[in-house]
Amino acid sequence: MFPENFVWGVASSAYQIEGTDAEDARGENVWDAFVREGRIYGGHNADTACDHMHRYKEDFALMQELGITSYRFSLSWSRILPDGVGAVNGKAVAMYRDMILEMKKRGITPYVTLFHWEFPLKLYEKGGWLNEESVEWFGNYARVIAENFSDIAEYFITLNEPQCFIGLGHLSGGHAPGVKLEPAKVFQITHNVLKAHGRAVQMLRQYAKQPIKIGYAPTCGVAYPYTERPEDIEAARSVYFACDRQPIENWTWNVAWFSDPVFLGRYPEEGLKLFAPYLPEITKEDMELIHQPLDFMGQNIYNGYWIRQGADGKPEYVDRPADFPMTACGWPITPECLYWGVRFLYERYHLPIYITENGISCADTVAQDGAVHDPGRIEFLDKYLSCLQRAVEEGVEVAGYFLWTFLDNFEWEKGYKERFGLVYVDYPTQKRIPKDSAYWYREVCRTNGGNLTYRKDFPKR
Ligand code: GBH
Repeated sequence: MFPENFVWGVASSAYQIEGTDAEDARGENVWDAFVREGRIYGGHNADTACDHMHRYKEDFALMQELGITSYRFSLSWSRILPDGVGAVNGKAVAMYRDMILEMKKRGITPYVTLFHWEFPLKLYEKGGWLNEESVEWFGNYARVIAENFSDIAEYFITLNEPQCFIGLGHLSGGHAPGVKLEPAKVFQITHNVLKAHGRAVQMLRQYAKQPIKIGYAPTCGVAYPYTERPEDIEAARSVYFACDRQPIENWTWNVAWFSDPVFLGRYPEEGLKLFAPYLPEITKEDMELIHQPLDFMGQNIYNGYWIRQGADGKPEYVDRPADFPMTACGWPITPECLYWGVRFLYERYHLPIYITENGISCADTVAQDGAVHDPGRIEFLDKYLSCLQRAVEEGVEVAGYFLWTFLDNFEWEKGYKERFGLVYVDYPTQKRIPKDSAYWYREVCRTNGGNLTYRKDFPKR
């Protein structure tokens, strides 16, 4: 059973759904430039996306109809501060305030993410996250958020998936700003980003108009044990928090480097040794700044990989069979990651945890009967949530679950190719069609997980 106050929600991000118009006075961000460079699948762009900026009233009405009572969404930094710093765009503040009031009117609790990848272009031109001033730029933005929204919102999340916007954005280059920097620069960026997180927490608390709750939403694939033998569990745990799992060109897929400083106030010892040639100066004051008290931990979890103890006593990867289940975008379907992920994280960081994102892309189509039948999504969610329930029943403090995502939307470099929504969006008409999974999820919310085909005897190898 899930605790009575368990939070069931959906998650989204500003750039992926809002769209823009000629009058909105927003500033550009690095994704606008990336789109212009033609680096999106099919030449797609986010100019309209789900047109949520003009349709949020209807969207929240639909959300209410679908029984969803919590909503994690993000604010666009350069919509609010067109230059990243300086003048505030009053239209943006008015729009977001109206959005928040509108969702609250519909019984939906807002969870506000400050940064979901849209770095202001003006500040990127001044060096972006590589410039140490980014710590204060982000802190200043957090102050503006606190001043303008903390009277009507109580939950705030600083950063979404630093692993992605740093690693994909600045190391492998597949996401905006789309550059491939040398590892030392990427470590400098990471250190600045972590300090920016800390500075934002300070500013949010200092300028908040009521007591607020603050968290952080990193990500990473989950190492989970191939069997439940203690030695495999130990092997998986050690790999999950290891720093040597990936080659240096891919080092940001790392849990401990991004979470130990935030929750424990130190970088992992192993990483300090391994990454020594690339590291910037790291001071005691930096670590104190990064290590601000938080109210909850968030983690975006989509999938994991098997680990077991090898014959030599060391952890080893276990290959998946060729017919292993995959999502439409080719991600493995690994429900157990939700159990092991929250369990390992809770053991290490001891904070209540929200799954801030989890979901699946499917090849959804509108059927002859006009509906969207997505049994694959229901099956995915049913299995994943059953594993989450197991963690809850074993005492892991899971506070809530945000399904990615409400509406099909602009899936970053994949454009509109992937559909992750509970609600189908017909882009040419902007018509919304709740998929079968939306009605199924409504029952999950209504019965607090009572309709899950939960099994106590999880398949154990
Ligand atoms: C989320 O990112 C985004 O927050 C969201 O905006 C997006 O729409 C959604 O996914 C769907 O794509 O450690 O090597 O196993 C999740 C993307 C999760 C992909 C972590 C890479 C780890 C790779 N990432 N995953 S690894």
